[in-house]
Amino acid sequence: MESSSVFANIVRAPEDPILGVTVAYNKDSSPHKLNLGVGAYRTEEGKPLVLNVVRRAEQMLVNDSSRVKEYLPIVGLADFNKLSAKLIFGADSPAIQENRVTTVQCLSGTGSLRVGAEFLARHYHQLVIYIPNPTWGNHTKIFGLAGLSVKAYRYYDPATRGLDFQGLLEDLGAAPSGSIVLLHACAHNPTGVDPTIEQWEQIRQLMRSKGLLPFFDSAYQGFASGSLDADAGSVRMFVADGGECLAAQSYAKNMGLYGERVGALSMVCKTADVASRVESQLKLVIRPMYSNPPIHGASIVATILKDRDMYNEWTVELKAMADRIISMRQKLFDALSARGTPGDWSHIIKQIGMFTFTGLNTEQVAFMTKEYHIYMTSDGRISMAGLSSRTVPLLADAIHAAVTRVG
Ligand code: PLA
Repeated sequence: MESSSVFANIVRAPEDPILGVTVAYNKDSSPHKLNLGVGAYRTEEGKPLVLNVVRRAEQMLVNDSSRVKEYLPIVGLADFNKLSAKLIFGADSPAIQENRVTTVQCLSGTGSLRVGAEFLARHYHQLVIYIPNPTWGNHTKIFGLAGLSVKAYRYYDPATRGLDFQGLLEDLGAAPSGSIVLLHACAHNPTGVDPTIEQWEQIRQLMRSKGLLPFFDSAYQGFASGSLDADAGSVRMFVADGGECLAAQSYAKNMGLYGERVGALSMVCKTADVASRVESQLKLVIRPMYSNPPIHGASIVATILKDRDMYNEWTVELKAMADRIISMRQKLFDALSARGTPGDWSHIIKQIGMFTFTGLNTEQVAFMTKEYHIYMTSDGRISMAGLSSRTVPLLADAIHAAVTRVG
């Protein structure tokens, strides 16, 4: 009898706004169904992609009989941590040379954000974090559940489909001194709108003058422009001024290691001594949470990053993914132009990264799912990485119908 269960009062929770789209997609039996919800790269054939260089690294790991399955240290694989810091901050970063950076291996981008959030909630004096409006939906929950008070700063202007730069400066300018500010390093999710270099510089000056603490979320390094260095430009600008910051890195997208859960949290500090004390406390955050991170994915990343040949092969494969996404933007834009779909769709080619923030409303999205079996998040975000030349016409038909038939 259900009423005898000690859990009888449990209320059913809603599905996750992003991962729940895949749950609904999996239940659909239509042969034409298309999942543009979660940001996961697909080939022109619509298949998930394991990079060649990743396969090669895995073979090397498997063939190396000296490798064992012992626990990693609490902070993870040392090589992986060093190489990850170099990747985001640059090989010649003074902060790294001066040992002012501590990097800990975490469970992909999400786990890195959460470990950083838990550390800040325990040790930082200002428990307020500002996140952009809108932002990746999980940010609110990650920081809120860690015990920080979550506030929003203006970011996107639906009228211009661009950055609300004035609003952003006003809101950060009015934030209490010392507040933490979450910044998307590049390829802002869900809007695909990034500040220009000049705007980043102004944001940096404002934040430093007010003592705001930058927390970068870098989930798409290399995916925005195809260049790992260019996509780390914002982060490097903040590190170059000698100030402190946090950075969460994910290898889910840029190395296609989604399910391996590989990422890193770096904290750039003023001195080597502070960095080493920070690291000692990060260990106290991690140990009771999951003890230490998994070894396989981090070994793949370290193998690739430390070998010049493999690193180069990776950058070529990464660029190919970024280019395919960019070409899908053009194809979708052309297909809507050809159909004479009402409205200005130039934002599709202007936006950056994995997603297009279409401007379609919840009703239009629901219509496209019901009538065309196209799955996307209800805020009108589509994953361009899930599109192919074959499916662009289908999507364009669906958008055209939604815009002309649903208000
Ligand atoms: N930060 C941002 C801005 C993200 O978009 C994502 C993933 C992450 C962090 C975390 O990724 P990771 O933990 O897998 O490294 N966003 C995806 C997937 C791609 C998701 O929602 O989990 C998305 O579809 O928005």
